[in-house]
Amino acid sequence: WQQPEGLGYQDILYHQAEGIAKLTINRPEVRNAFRPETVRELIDAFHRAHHDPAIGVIILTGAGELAFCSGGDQRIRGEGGYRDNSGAEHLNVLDLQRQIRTLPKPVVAMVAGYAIGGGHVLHLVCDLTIAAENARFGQTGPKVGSFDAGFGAGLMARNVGIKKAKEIWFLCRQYDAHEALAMGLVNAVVPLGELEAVTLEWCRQMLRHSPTALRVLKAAFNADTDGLAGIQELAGNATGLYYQTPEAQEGRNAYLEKRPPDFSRFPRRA
Ligand code: 2NE
Repeated sequence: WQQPEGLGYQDILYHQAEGIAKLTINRPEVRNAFRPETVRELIDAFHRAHHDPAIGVIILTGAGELAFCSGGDQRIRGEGGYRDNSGAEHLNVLDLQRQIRTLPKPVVAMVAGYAIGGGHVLHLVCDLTIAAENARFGQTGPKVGSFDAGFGAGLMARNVGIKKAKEIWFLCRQYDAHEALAMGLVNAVVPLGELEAVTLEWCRQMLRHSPTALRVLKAAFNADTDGLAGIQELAGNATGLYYQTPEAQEGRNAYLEKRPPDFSRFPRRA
């Protein structure tokens, strides 16, 4: 892995190699709980990986073997959100969830240890999840005075079914990696020692495939869940592809050349 210089992150690590970016939440002393600064850095890092043409797939993970992420850092939870260093309160992890879903490259959660609370929702919004044998999954909201009624509830129900999603949220139990696999929460369970190697192999396989196909498929899988915003994302791909055609370029050229457009040579395909 290479680490680009000058990023100045405090709470996360950014590595890249072979067209893959690996973003690591690096707060193992609190089981990789996030604070507003952590989320701000993740948003910056995802933006970087999104816009880097050398990157085709992104891995999100947590430092160490004990946790992927344990959700919001309860020590700095204020009255209306999580306090940053200036004292302002945020729920900016919701922005991060949307970013992971809308950025047009596959995002793979690589989970060792706990994915709990808001950390569980983070793996849920990733496109794929590879879990180590020691992974444990669950929500704690109703126990600690919180909930995620957005993707945390709705997307989970689409993954595991409504009855199971209600069980997960209402009972706040923890589930091991094999239970998570059985209910469709994760894609694969692998020995802890093979977690990164297997995740990289999945990433390499996607990198061998058509980036446009992956991009449009990702938007398609999100489209109905995300309502009009999802359709916008999917439709934006259609516009992007249309712009690459001589037909669309005729419209642009005619405008710039101050003449009427001539679309007569473009067939009305059945
Ligand atoms: C994650 C879990 C199950 C791990 O248990 P264990 O036994 O392996 O570790 P332990 O001893 O509980 O934790 C180790 C240290 O990490 C801190 C602990 O307080 C402990 O600190 P010390 O006693 O050593 O000083 N720690 C762990 N998670 C933390 C957290 N989230 N915030 C601050 N410190 C944390 C177990 O630790 C656990 O259940 N953690 C809490 C999980 C949780 O309830 N998360 C918040 C859910 S709400 C949320 O994330 C959220 C939302 O619902 C909506 C929007 C945004 C966020």
